[in-house]
Amino acid sequence: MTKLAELISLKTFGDERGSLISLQLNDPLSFEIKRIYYIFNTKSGIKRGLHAHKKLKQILICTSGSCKITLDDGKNRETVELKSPTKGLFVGAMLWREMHEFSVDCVLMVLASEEYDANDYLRNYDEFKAACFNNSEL
Ligand code: T46
Repeated sequence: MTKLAELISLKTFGDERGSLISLQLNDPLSFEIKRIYYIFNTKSGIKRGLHAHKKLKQILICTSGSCKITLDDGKNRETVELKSPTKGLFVGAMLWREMHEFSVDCVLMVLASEEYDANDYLRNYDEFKAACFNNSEL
């Protein structure tokens, strides 16, 4: 089975005062960041996401609390739990994503390769699957 969840271990500078993580281009970021947003105050039992992106690349970091991310490439599905600010989840283009099981204290920070573009979203799962199939036929 294909591994969909690319987890990045983030180098942590720790001393008696606490911990610090630095994210910069090439160390460890593989793309330039054009936008940052974060999701918090998420209500119990809800799912977010439920879409894919045509081009956007992102890194998801749970800076507080925990949540689960399910990724789907049209054939395989994989769920990963984010529960540490020392782990980043790389999510490339053409992956259906669902975020769920947010803890009450969850803050999910997202580093994005592009500015916001509503036209980059595929919000219908059947259309997403068809687009995956067409891509693999190229
Ligand atoms: C993703 C997952 C992980 C903006 O105006 N600018 C932005 O940069 C974003 C991300 C959202 N919005 C607006 C659009 C909607 O009216 O904020 C509202 C909520 O967005 P959405 O329903 O798309 O949020 P999620 O949590 O379902 O998905 C978000 C990102 O949109 C998406 O790119 O990969 O987080």
